[in-house]
Amino acid sequence: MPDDSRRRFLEGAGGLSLAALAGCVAPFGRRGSSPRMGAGDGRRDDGDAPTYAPPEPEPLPEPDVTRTLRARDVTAAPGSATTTNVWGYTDDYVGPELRVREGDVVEVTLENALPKVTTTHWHGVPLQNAYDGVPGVTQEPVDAGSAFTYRFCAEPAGTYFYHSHVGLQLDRALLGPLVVEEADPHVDYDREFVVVLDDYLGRPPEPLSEDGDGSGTGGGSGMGGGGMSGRGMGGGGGMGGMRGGDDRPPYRGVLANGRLPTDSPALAVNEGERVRFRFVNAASATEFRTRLAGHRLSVSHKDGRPVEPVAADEFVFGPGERYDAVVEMANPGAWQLLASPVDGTEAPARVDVRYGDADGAPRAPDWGRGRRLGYGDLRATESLGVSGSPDRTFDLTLSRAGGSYTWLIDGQAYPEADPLDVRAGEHVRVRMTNHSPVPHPMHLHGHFFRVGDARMDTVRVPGHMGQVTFDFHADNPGNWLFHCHNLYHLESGMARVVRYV
Ligand SMILES: [Cu+2]
Repeated sequence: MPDDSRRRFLEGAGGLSLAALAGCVAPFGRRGSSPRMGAGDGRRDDGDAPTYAPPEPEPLPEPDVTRTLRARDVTAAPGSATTTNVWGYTDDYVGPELRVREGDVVEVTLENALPKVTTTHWHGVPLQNAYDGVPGVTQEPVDAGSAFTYRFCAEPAGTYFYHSHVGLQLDRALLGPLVVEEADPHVDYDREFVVVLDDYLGRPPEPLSEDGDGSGTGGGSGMGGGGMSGRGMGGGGGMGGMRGGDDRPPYRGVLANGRLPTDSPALAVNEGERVRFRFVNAASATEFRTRLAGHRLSVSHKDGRPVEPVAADEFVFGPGERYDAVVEMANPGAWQLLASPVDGTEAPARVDVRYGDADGAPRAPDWGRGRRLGYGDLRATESLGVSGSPDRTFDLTLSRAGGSYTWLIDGQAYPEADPLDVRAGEHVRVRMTNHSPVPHPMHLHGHFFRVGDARMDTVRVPGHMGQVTFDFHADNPGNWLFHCHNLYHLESGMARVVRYV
């Protein structure tokens, strides 16, 4: 939805208790001082357009962690020879890492020093609906010069991230990692390293258009992309491997922890250490094929949810997905950890992993060998949340409309789209069939869902009639966005609201 759009809110029916959601919900009653936005508007004069209001949130105990995120204009330097004016939460292309402990009550105040409205969404966290950060669905967008305080209980533990949920703001730099540490991890490791992967536009984002080149009318506006040595910028429109530009604008590069591969971050390790990597795909439109040269991964978590450790040489993940993997550092030398765009020609995002005083150029992985992780390899170590047959099933097609750059879920483009109504307590099944040639990373807010024997909150649906089914327990009342996490698809209609009725 456009930056400045407003949607109307109904007086919420309210009343559904969230007491079962979080162990840290206060044992006292509801107060009148809720931060609920817009519910008093009460207008219902817009006919068919769906309107939403979140249930009134249960009060939480006093916060264990209090933070402020100030969204503002920043000049970030993704490379030593590259600066770019973006919107961020810090003077960097990645916002500050929020690291809390499982069960902490977290309070984050978003201060909006941008010239436009914004919100912050806590991707993957099954928090109370009123704090989910979706404009027009869970809150009114936060005006320039205003603030909004988000409150949530940090559970379950896992690797998450936060980002703006307004328009194309995610493709500026309004994002950062959120790590909720387990009280009792199911895997052993000595230390950890968070890897946030992103795509780098180097200019303000614009919606993709029907001709699909995404280059906009400004032609890039000369914002210092000089660090890329011509790599990945050659073609303008019609770039090789871009599937007609359906997916991605012409990025100038891809980033690991906010850095271009020409200025890659480094990780110094010691032989014998076990390092837990937390990989976050925070890109707007880029799938990454990820591999550490000289080492196998022991994948331990998908979207923060623990799985039986499974060995793999690489994985591919889409926007919004996360994997954790433990790596035993048993092969001294200097090695490249690479995340290569599946559908782009940019040089891979890179982290240099170097043992002790090993010198020389880090070695690149051999992409041609080994085993790629698949969803079918994942086995949850916790309850899957649902089993047996569903109470309600949605059969949904994913497709692109003819004649315009519009993406559809079951033939409808959000926001002119029907909500998917569920009832609290139901086992809900969603079957998706992708009628388009491009993959869609589909994300459901507020819930983890079951795919096979694993739980996740974002699942990649392959192109060319790819099918994925997920199941979830409707245990978190509210109105929850369900959408493609390719930002350009989301902005062009690929979303629905799952509405508790
Ligand atoms: Cu999509």
